[in-house]
Amino acid sequence: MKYNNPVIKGFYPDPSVCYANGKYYLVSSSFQYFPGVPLFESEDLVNWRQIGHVLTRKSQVMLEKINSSGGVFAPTIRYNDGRFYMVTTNDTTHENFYVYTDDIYGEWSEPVTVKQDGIDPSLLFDGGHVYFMSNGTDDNGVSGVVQCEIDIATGKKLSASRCIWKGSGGRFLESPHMYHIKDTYYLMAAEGGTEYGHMITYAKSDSVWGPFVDYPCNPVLTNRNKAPYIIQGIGHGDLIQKQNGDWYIMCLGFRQIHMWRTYHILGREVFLVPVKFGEDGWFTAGNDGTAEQEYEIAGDFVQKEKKTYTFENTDWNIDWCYLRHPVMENYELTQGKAVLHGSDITLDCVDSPTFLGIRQRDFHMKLVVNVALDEGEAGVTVYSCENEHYDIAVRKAAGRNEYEVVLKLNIGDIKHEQKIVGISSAEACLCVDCDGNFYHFSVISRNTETIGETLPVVLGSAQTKYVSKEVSEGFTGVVLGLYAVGRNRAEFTNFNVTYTMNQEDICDEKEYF
Ligand code: 6LW
Repeated sequence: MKYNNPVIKGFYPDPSVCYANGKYYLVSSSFQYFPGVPLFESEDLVNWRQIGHVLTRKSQVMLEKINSSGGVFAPTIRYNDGRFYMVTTNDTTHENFYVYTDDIYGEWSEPVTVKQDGIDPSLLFDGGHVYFMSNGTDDNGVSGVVQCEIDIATGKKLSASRCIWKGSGGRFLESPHMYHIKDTYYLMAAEGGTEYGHMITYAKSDSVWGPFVDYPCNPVLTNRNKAPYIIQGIGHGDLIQKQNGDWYIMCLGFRQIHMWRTYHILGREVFLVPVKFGEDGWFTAGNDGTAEQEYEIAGDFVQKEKKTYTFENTDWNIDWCYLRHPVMENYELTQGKAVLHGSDITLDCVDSPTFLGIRQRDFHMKLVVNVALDEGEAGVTVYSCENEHYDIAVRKAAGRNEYEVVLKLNIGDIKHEQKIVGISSAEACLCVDCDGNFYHFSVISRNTETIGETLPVVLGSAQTKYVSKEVSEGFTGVVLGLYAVGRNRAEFTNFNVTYTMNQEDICDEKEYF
C-alpha cells in the first residue's frame, strides 16, 4: 500500500527506532519541553501512536531556566534482553545519560551518566559487549564519532573513548548509530547541519572499532539538491528492519511553508524512507538517495491521520506539554476543561510560564477555544520561543473593570499590540486560522448567541515566516499554547484544532503568487 511522508507530523525531531515483541518504538527530541522525549508505538512503521514520554520526572532531567532549544537533544532507543534503553544528552548541562525500563508503558529509571564527551549518544549491544558512541572529542582530543565500551549496569567506561570515524567531510557530523548486520558493522551518521544541507552518510567495517570504509556514493540520503520541493533537511536517521525483512531509515525532515518559500514552521518531522541492501553489502535509500513524499510499503493496512484535536480526544499526559519544569499547582486539568493559574512569568521569559502546549501538525489549521478569566491575561500563543510568538488573549483592561481581547505580535525585539477589541464580559471564543502563509486571528465574544452563526471580529493576520526556524533559530517547531499571565484563574473550554487540507494543496504556485 502507499503511504505519505511525514509519518509523524509536527515537531518530533531526531527520531530513533527499535523493535521489540512485535512492535516498533520511536523516540524524539524535546529540548526545553516537559515531559521529555515523546515515545511512540507502531505495528507497521507508518501509523504511530504516542504512548507517553520517557522523562516524566524532574529528577530525570534538569530543565530549570534552560535556554530554548537547549536541554534534551537527540535520543536513541534500543531494546536488549527484555529491557528498553533511551540514551540522550542534556545539552545545557553537557551530560550524556541513559534511562531504562522493563515496561514500555510504565516509568523509566533514574538517569545513569556516561562520562564521554559529545552529543547524540547511541548504544550497540553486541555479543555481550555494550558500546557507547557519540559525536564529540575522544580521550586524545580527536573529534568525530567517538566510542567506548561501557558497563551497562553502572554506565562506567570499560575502555578509553576513541574516535572511530571522522565522517565523509560534511560539517556537523552527528547522530551516529552502529549496526551489526551479518558480519559487518555499519556506522551511519548525519552531516551538513540540520538545515537545508542535511544528509545521511555511512561507512562499514569488519570490526566495531574500525577502520571504517566510507560508502563510495555518500551521502546515501539527502534532499539538499532537490528543488523545488517542499521536503527539505532530510537527515538524522536510524536504520530499522521490518519483520518481513525489508529495511527502512526513519529520519527527520521538514516541510517548507511553500515550494518557493524557504521557511519551515512545523519543526522537523518524522519520515520513513525505504532502504535496499545490494549484493556488495552497501545499501541505498529512497529514490536515488532522495526522500519523496509517497512510497509503497508491503502490507494490507491504511495510513490513518487524526484531523481534530479536542480536550476530549487528547490525553493531558501524552499530547500536551509544558515549558521547562512546570509548577503543577498552576494546572487543573479535568475532563473537557483546563483551568490555568497564571503567575508573573510571561511568555517572554526563559522560565516556566503557565503554558499548556500541543504541537501544530499541519499548515492548514483552525483553532478555537473559549477562555474565561478573572484577572490578568489568558489566551492562545503560537509559540516558537520566548522571542518569537503571536498571542491572542482576553485580558482585564488596565485600571478599569472591563475586558478586552488583544492580538500581540512578538518578533525578536519588536513587541507590538496589533489590535485591541473591547468585549462585554470576561469571556470570549478565540480563533486562530493558519493557511500556511499567514495566521489569522479573530474573536467571537461570548455575549453573541451562537458561535456558528455569528461573524467573528477580525483582529489581524501575521506571516507564518516570522515564527519559522529560519527566523527564530533553534531546533523546535510551533507549539500552540494555552497560557495565563498574572495572578489569575483562567478557564479554557471547547478547545478544537482541526487540520483541513493536505500539504499538496499549498504546493500550487497560484496560491502564493
Ligand atoms: C541534534 C543533532 C541534530 O543533536 O540536531 O539534526 C540536533 N540533527 O543530531 C538537535 O536536534
